[in-house]
Amino acid sequence: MKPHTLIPFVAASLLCLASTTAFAQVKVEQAWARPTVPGQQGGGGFLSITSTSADRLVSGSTPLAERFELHTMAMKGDVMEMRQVDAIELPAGKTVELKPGGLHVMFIGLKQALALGSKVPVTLKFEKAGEVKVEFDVMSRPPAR
Ligand SMILES: [Cu+2]
Repeated sequence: MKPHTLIPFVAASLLCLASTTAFAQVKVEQAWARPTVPGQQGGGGFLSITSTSADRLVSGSTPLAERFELHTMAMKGDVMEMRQVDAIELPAGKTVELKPGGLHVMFIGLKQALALGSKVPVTLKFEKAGEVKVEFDVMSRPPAR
C-alpha cells in the first residue's frame, strides 16, 4: 500500500469519531443543591438535563459524600416518600427537570455541611454520554429561569 492511500481512511475515521461524540451530547443546566446543617446525613440536588439522543442518567459521585443516589418522590397514602430509582430516562431532545417534589439526586453520607454559596462538584454518569462534570450551586431556593 502506498502511503497516500492511507489518508482517506484516516479522514473517514476522524469524521466517525466526531459524529459519535455529537451523538451522545448531554447539556446540564441550573444545577443546585439545598444547604445542609452540620450533622445532616443527606442533601438533595436538582438540575435540568437535555440530551441530543436518548440516554439515561445511571449514577454519579461527589467527593463531599459517600454515596450518590437517584431518587423520586411519590405519595404513599398521605405522605410524600422518597424512593431510589436505578436510572433517569432522558428522551432525545427533551429537557428533563429534576426539581423539589419530583426526581432529584441525593448526596448521602455527607462529609461536611453544604454551606450556602458554596459549590458541590459532581461527576454524573450517563449510559451513553459517559461522565459529565457539573458543579451544583448551594442555594436555598431554585435558580431563576
Ligand atoms: Cu431523596
